[in-house]
Amino acid sequence: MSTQRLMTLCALAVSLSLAAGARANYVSPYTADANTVVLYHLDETAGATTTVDASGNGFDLTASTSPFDGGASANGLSTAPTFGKVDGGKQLRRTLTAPDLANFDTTSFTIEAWAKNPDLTSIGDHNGILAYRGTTGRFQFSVFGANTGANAGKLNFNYNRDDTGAYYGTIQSNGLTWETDKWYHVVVTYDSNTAAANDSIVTFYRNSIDDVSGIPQMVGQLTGQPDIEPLDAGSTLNLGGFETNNQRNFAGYLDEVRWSNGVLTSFNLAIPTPAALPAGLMMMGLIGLRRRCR
Ligand SMILES: [Ca+2]
Ligand SMILES: [Ca+2]
Repeated sequence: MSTQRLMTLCALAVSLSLAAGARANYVSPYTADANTVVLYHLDETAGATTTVDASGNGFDLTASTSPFDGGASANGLSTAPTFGKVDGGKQLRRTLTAPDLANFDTTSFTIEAWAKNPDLTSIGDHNGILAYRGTTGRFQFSVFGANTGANAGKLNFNYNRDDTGAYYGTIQSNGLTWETDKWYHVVVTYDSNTAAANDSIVTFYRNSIDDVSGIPQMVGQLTGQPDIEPLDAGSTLNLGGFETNNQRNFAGYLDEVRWSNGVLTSFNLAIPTPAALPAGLMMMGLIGLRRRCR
């Protein structure tokens, strides 16, 4: 297919997607698709210590202390977990083997979640969302906390760089404020770009739950970033934090956490069920997933 024809089709896809976003669509929370590697609906009942991976890959996570306290989720269907700053074992974890890790495309991926009430005032420098903490390879997607001063509230993505193996901790979004008790859809995408080192692209998005525009709000994009060092087997995938001693937890609530292979540019943006609609229906600002045309 010619480049021009591909570009035309991409433009058409964008137009159709935006047109779809302008309509009221009623859809349940995320469903797994061909790009989904892990998907946590986090719909477990209060007291649960395991959360099911809805991707079909079987990467269920477990905690020693239940993070499910009965708090309501973004979509009103689930019992969203909360993790506390130093929580005594509420992080949901799983050790990943080499065959497990082969499912994760660390050259091109998207991590997204619904998040509410990150801790921006008490002690702590991170609110961990999803992370892998290996001996060599690692990544962590979080919201900066109080100890980062003016950076508190920014989305943050860190990893070990492939060229030197050194920790790289300078990727962050624009400044963000968080309204108390409001759910936000937060996203980081990573694109290693060409085979050359240090030309990766990291993009952040955040939409509040009352944003019905259907358009993902980009809140930061960094080009010329180092490539990610491959993840090493035998370490843990962590939801709700990333330190093995239970520090740097997400002190608020998380829901619908997903890793997708590929750089996504549109997302499911659920807004609360209007009072006039039957319970259980969700209005979606934008439906479907679209890999970036390139
Ligand atoms: Ca859920
Ligand atoms: Ca590259």
